[in-house]
Amino acid sequence: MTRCGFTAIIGAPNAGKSTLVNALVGSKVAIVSPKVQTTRMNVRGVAMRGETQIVFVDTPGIFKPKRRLDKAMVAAAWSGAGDADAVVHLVDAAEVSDHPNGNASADTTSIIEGLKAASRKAVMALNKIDAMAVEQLLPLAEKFNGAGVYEEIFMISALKGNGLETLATWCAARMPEGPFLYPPDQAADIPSRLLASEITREKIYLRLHDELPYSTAVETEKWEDRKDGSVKIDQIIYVQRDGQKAIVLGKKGQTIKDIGASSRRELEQIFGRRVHLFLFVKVRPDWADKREHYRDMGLEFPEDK
Ligand SMILES: Nc1nc2c(ncn2[C@@H]2O[C@H](COP(=O)(O)OP(=O)(O)OP(=O)(O)O)[C@@H](O)[C@H]2O)c(=O)[nH]1
Ligand SMILES: [Mg+2]
Repeated sequence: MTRCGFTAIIGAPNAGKSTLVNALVGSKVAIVSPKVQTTRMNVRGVAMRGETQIVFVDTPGIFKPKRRLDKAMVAAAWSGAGDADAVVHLVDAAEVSDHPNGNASADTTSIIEGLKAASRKAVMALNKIDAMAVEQLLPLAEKFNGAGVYEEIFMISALKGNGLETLATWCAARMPEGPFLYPPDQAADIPSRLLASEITREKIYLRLHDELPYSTAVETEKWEDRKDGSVKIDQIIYVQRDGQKAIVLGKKGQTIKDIGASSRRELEQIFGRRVHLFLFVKVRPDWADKREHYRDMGLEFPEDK
C-alpha cells in the first residue's frame, strides 16, 4: 500500500520556504534569493520517502499585500495550505530573537491567526538554526507552542540540511493512503517555459536592487528545439518605466548580458542541453494588471487593484 499527498510550506517572505522545498526534493524546483517576495506562485516538488510520495508545495510568502500581484500571491499561499494534507509553517528563527520585544513579525503573527481561524492543524519549523545560538532556540519553541496551533515544532536548517529528515518523516506519516500522482523519478511539476522564465527572474533578483526586481516580470516568448539538440529560448523582461529599462540593460548592455549568461548556464544544467538564450527588455507599465500574466503563473486574478 502506497501513500501520496500534499504538504504545503507556508510562511513569511524570506523564511526559506523555497530553499526547504529544493532540499527536501533533492533538486532545484523553486527559485531562491536573499530578497523578500521572490516566489510568486505555488510550485510543486515531488519527494519520495520509502513507499510514500510527498508532493511539497512551495508557496509565496504571506504578508500584508499592497499591489494586485501581492494579493494574488498571498491568496495562492493560503489556497495552497487549504488544499494540502499537511501544512508546515516555516519561520526564520532569527526574526523573533532579533525583534526588540522578542515578538514574532507581524507577518508570522498573521499566519498564526490565519491557521487558528481556519482551525488548520500545522507544524512549525524554525529555520536557519545554523545562524543561531542553541540557547535561543528552546524559549522560541516554547513561545510558539503556546499558540496552540502546532502539533509539533521542528528545528531545522534548510540550507545546511539539519533536521530535514525528521521533518520529512513527519510529513510522510501525514500523507493519506493512495496511488502516486507522479512517476517516482519526477521532481518538478512546472512547464519548461515557465521554469525557464523563473530561472531568469531569479538572476534578476540576485543582480538588481531596490524596487527593481519587484517591477519586473519574465515571459518565455519562444522556445525552439533545434536539430542539433540545442534549444533557442527568447524571453522578454518586462519593466514598468523607461528608467528601469536602462538599469536592466546596464552600461553598454553589461547587466543584461550578465543576467543572460548566468541564466543560460543554469538552464543548460537543468535541461541537460545547450541553450541559446536571448533576452529583450520591454517597458509595460501595466504588466501587473494584465489578466494573462496571472493566468500564465496559475494565479487567480484579483478583481480589485
Ligand atoms: N543561514 C541560513 N539561510 C537560509 C536558510 N534557509 C534559507 N536561507 C536563506 O534565506 C534566503 C531566502 O530563502 P528563500 O528560500 O528564497 O526564502 P522564501 O521563504 O522562499 O522567500 P520568498 O519566496 O521570498 O517568500 C536565501 O538567501 C537563503 O539562502 C537556512 O537554513 N540558513
Ligand atoms: Mg520562495
